[in-house]
Amino acid sequence: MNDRRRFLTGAGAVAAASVSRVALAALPEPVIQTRPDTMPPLAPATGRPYDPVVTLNGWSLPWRMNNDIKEFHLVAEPVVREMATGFKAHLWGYNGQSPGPTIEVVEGDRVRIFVTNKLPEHTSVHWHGQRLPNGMDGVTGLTQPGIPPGKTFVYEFEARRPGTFMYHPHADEMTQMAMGMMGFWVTHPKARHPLIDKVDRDFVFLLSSYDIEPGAYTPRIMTMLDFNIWTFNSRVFPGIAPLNVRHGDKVRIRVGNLTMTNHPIHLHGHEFEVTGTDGGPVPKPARWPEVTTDIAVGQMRQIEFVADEEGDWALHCHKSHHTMNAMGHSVPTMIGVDQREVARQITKLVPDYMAMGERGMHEMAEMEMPLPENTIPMMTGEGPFGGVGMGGMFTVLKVRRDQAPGDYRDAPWFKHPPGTVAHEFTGQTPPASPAAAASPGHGAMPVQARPRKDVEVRVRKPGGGPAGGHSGGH
Ligand SMILES: [Cu+2]
Repeated sequence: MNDRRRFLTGAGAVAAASVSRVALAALPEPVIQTRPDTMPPLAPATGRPYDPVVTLNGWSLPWRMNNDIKEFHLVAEPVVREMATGFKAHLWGYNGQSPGPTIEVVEGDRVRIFVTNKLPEHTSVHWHGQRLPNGMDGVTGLTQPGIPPGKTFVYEFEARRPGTFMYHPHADEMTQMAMGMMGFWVTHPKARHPLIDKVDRDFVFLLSSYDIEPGAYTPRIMTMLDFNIWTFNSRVFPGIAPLNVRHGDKVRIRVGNLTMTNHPIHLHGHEFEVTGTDGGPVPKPARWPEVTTDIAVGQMRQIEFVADEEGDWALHCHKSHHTMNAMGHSVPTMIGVDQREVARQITKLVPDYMAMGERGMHEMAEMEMPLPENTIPMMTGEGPFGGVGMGGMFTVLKVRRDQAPGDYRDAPWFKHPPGTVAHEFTGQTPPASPAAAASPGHGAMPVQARPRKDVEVRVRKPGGGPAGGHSGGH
């Protein structure tokens, strides 16, 4: 997670101010950021004012003003992305990272974006969701030739409508998206907008997925379905920064999905409304409360809520295998299977053999299993009460009374008021119900409730005599 000291020194983004006329005719110097920390919001030094967003484990790209045009410089290039401590991926991205930097502009801004291609093949940039001249739409072959390796192309358009957008190539699609080429774009409203509320915190991130074999560094790009690394901004829990907010803050979270499947994003402890999509703000009468919103492939959703419940609240994809890290797909379900005899036999041949998963997959996470050099265990996040049992698309919304306005530094774990934490029942336990112990064939029973074979269980059936043991003849 984000550490306080690194955050303080983390302002790697500086807006270029006064530049000479000669320099303005030249390509703007690209700003590169290789650190995976969440950078503080980039306050606009030039141009019209706006309330900047915070990119989870990311940053916003500085610009220079050139005769009232905002000029940005994106460099498409191979990058190394640390997805969590001990796990690095060789991806393609922009300006040192995948995803690329967030681009923030104001409705009505004239924007010029230089795109330099340092990849080994041609690329383009599509400005997902934007109104713009057709020739600026970035579809290789259809609206422009691909940007050849080593060349720089210029895109220029007016940011016509405020909202939540993203950018990505439309060139060798499967390779370039599978390798992590994507970035966030926010166009802030130029004035008070009836459907766009002012918020205290505005977080953005993209959903992306990769197929990286444990021990490998480069994603398999031909994968269509079997992705094993599920990320927020190319980070996996516990590598994903928490969302630190002040109690009572109005919070907006904007999410875009560039994976190959949908993600039901779920927030604990609060209800939210979907206030906008990449199509624009949602009319107020069309909003309804939710605690989960499904984000389909290629969609964006912005949700809003008042963070009025203190604590550490999970924010995650609700598909359970998307809150897991690298895993093989061939691990069989072993819940309820007594593997002792099998294990004893195998141990004769393979002394290090370890039986797996009899009590769920959690025990695998708890065991110190040898792992390849570059990977991350399936579920590795540590919370204040032990292993969190999740990885992948999972992070924490930390709501605190003492988080200062505008302070995004990570807070320590929540201190629960006395008597407000679920705890072990220590009163008298009633004897186990014989009926519960005698019903076979109801799938995986909890281990404790499994009938012991050496105990004869008698069940009195309505209108009949005592039935035999649980295996007795039906
Ligand atoms: Cu998911």
